[in-house]
Amino acid sequence: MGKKLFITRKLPNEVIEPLQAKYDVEMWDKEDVVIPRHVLLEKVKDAEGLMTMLSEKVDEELFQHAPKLKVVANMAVGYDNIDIQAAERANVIITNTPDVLTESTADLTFSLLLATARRMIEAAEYVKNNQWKSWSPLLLAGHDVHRKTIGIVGMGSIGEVVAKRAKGFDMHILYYNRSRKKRAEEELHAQYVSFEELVSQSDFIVCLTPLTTETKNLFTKEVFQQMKPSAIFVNASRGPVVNEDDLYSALVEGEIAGAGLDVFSEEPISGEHPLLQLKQVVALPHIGSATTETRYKMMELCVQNIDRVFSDGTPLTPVK
Ligand code: 8YV
Repeated sequence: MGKKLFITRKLPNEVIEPLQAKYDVEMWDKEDVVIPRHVLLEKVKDAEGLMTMLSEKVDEELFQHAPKLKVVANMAVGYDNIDIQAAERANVIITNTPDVLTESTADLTFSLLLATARRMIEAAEYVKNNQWKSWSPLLLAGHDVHRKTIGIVGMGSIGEVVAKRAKGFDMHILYYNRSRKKRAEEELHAQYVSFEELVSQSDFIVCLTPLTTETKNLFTKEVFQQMKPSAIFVNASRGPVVNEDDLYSALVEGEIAGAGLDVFSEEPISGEHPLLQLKQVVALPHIGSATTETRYKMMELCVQNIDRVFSDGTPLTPVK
């Protein structure tokens, strides 16, 4: 019997079959239900490798249930679902999937900005619902994106590609990040500013920061109040970076003009959520990296990481 590998999602056959030739593979195959915690804890009991998604909490408790575990391959660049210190204590290698998803996630982020500014979802529903009967000058009029100011919070690799997309729209680029980004400054003329300056001067505030103790609840009532009333807020990083009640109030009170959201505090978000009832909100089900090409690359990278941990202990993309 080979090493046991547990996978928390149903993967396509062409990914699973080669794995089955090398490992004793078990996977949670109910596509519309997230694996219940008690089942996950039971399944990892004799697993040496684990492939997870963001919805699985990988923490001290899980490591205690998995004494044989050597590697957790998280199919995401973010790993806020994983307690890294607990992994170190348990001597478990954690890997993520950076780089392969950068461009697709940047494309989606910029598309979300455009869709929100140009009211594309509302307009598409208008046609499909047979409401298009006439024309008037301000019918479904949105806001221009070209030559406006974009403020990127979190200038990591995805932020830099969003800035590149913005450059193509002749936008003025501001950014806020823990460290300065020379290349973005030199090649894209991105301007490093304080968080307060970015928030008050941008027409589009785009959040791409990882979720950490510092960024949790970064966007609160006070921050939304500093934005322009015409500002559009876009979040493609993590839901808990935003206080959603405060975002809702800012939208309803007209303190900001709109929001494009790919991520939420609770995922999946309920369709009944107040934010989803607002027409100035464009909401997506966390599809930043969801292209067929990119998702295959992410799966392949997880497999390569697991293989390398077991062959010579050198994963391609370990976390830290
Ligand atoms: C995830 C993401 O891959 O990479 C990340 O951090 O948020 C997404 O690309 C997706 O949600 C599956 O875990």
